[in-house]
This record gives sequence, structure tokens and C-alpha cells, in this order.
Amino acid sequence: MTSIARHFEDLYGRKPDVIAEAPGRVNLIGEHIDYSEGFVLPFAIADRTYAAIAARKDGLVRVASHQRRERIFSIDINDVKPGSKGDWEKYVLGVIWSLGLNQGVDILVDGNVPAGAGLSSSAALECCVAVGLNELFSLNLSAPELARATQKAENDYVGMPCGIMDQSVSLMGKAGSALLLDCRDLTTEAIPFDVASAGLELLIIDTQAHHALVDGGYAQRRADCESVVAKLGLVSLRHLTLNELEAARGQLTEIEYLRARHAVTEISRVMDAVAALRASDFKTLGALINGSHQSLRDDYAVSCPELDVAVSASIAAGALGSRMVGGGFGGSAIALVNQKDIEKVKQSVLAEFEAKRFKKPRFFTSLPSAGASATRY
Ligand code: GAF
Repeated sequence: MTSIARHFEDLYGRKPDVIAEAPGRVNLIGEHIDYSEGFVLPFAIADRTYAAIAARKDGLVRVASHQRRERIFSIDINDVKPGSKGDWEKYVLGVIWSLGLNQGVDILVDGNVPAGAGLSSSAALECCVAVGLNELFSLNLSAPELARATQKAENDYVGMPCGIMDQSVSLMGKAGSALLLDCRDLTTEAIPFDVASAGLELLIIDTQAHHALVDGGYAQRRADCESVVAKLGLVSLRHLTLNELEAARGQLTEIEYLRARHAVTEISRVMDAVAALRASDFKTLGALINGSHQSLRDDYAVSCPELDVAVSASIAAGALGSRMVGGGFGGSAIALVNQKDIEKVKQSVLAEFEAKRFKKPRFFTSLPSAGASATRY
């Protein structure tokens, strides 16, 4: 018996019906453009969240987490609607609500996606519950439909106005590949991402920084982009070229101009990164990763001192490229590094963090891994 099934049985006194899993993610390039209908190139990491689920015949919903001492949270299915009680449980309840479930369930979650590191532990949680319920109740929803449902859970139930990238890659990631995702229609293409055979490694640096700006700053960036779209009469920033943006500069505030410039240039960096990967040109990929960070730092203003130091210390120690990943204002950076330079890069980052009296960073690596799955137990 897997350990989550054993814990489920100890907790709820019966076996689960379904066991599901979903990974966290790292985004190689294409940051803060999913909500502008852009293209992104994330991959699913090996770390994942698991959900053991059993149907109930009454209307009771019970949720517990192995990471939170398996304290059982109970709520009637009729009360599962936005504004309900719950803390982290809202990520689970939101999925139950957005899938329109009308009967009770027992759920236990467990996992090893580092929380607060900008590796999408929340998407992993939502997606493992979604694929588990999809299997248990034979909902027959496709991965893009589940992505929309889990995004709705986070937007409307949890109250975080995230885009569609994290849930999509958690559901549709492919082992060995980064996922080129068109955020307009959720079509995907697996782009082989084999750093190891090129003698490289993708280092993940968790800065352990969490700045208060996170929620308000994210929503404000979205609002700035929407304002540009409205002023220029566009469908989304995806439809804007750099020349058109320059021509329209006078209609925008300086902030709006800079935010739009990030979106437009980041989309073209994603396309260039795909071409570089196809040509196994990791030097160019590294330069594009650096360009992404500069744009996120200067035009989009979502970096922070800890991320900037992680990036500059990595590059100074020989990384081919380095940038912040995810929403920003803290969380993780990535660095594309020759295997022989890994220790040097880690030491360089550690030394700079110590000199600046920042909290000690954590290091991870991960190969691109498979997306979510669920099996009957
Ligand atoms: C967060 C959001 F959840 C994503 O939708 C995306 O916008 C990302 O920040 C920035 O690229 O992870």
C-alpha cells in the first residue's frame, strides 16, 4: 500500500477510491505573459502533490493534509462556495466548486513541492484534486478543461487573479520536455529539453524571500496590461508589435508603456528560445534567459533584491543564463549552468547572500517530468 493510502485509511477508516498526483513547475521563459494570451515555456518538475480521495454518500466534504498534522476540516457540500470558511483548504474546495460537484468526498493530500518557493505548490494541489475527482466521478474533462476549472478555482474561490500557465503545465507537462503553451487556446507542443546530455544542469535557487507586494503587485501588473489593451483597442497584448507600441507610446503612461514592452519582447524571447532549444544552442538560450530577467526587473518591476543577487551571482560564477521565475517579489530564480560549474555557482550565490545578510537560499535541481495523473485504487 502506498503511504498516502495507508495514512488515508488510518485517518478516515476506509480505503481511498482514487489516488492522484500533480507536479509543481519551473518556467524556463515566458514570464507574466500568460494573462496577455502569450506563449510560455514551462516544464513540470519531479516534486509533486498527491491526493487520496473517496466518495461519500452524504453531503459532507472532509479535507486533511499530511503536512498539517492531518487535522480534518469538514464542510457541507452546499456550503462550498466562494466566501466559505477555510484556509489552505480553499484550494481544494475551489476545485470541488468549479467542477460543480454535488456530493461529499473525503480527501487527504500529501506532497513534496516546496511551498512559498515560487514553484507552484498551489497549482499542484489544485490539479491533483482535479484529476482525482475527474477520475472518481468519470467527469471526462480534458486537460485544457481541467486547467480552466482549476484557474477558476484560484481566481474566484481563493481570490488570486493568476493566469493559466501553472495549472496547464502541471496537468500537461511531458517528461524530458518543456511545454510550449499557447495561453490563448491552450494548445501545446513538447519541446525536448535535454540539458544533461549537453553537460548542463538547471539549478533552482529558492531565495526564501517573500515580499508583501506579492498579491497586490501581481494584480496591479494585470491591470496595467488591461489598461494598455483598452487604450489601444486590442484583444490582448499578444496582438501588439514593438513598432506599434512605439508608435502608440504617446497614448500611454510611462508605466503602461514599460509593462507592454515587457509583454511584447518576452513573447518574442519565448519563440527565440524554442528555436535555440531545437538547435541545442544553449548559449543563445542563456542570453535569452538573461534578457528575460532584465525585462522583468526593469520594465515589469517584479523582481526584488534577493532575486537580482541570485541572478548576478550565478552569472558572475559562469552560469550561461539566470532569471527570476514565477510571479516574482521573492520565490525562486533559475540558472543554466555547466555541470562542472555547479558548486562554484552555489558558493557564489551563498557568499553574496551572506554578504547582504539575506536569509540562506536553498538549491534544487529537477529534470522535466510528467504532468498529473490519477489511478483507481
Ligand atoms: C504566477 C501565476 F500564477 C501565473 O499565472 C503566471 O502569471 C506567473 O505568476 C508569472 O508568469 O505563477
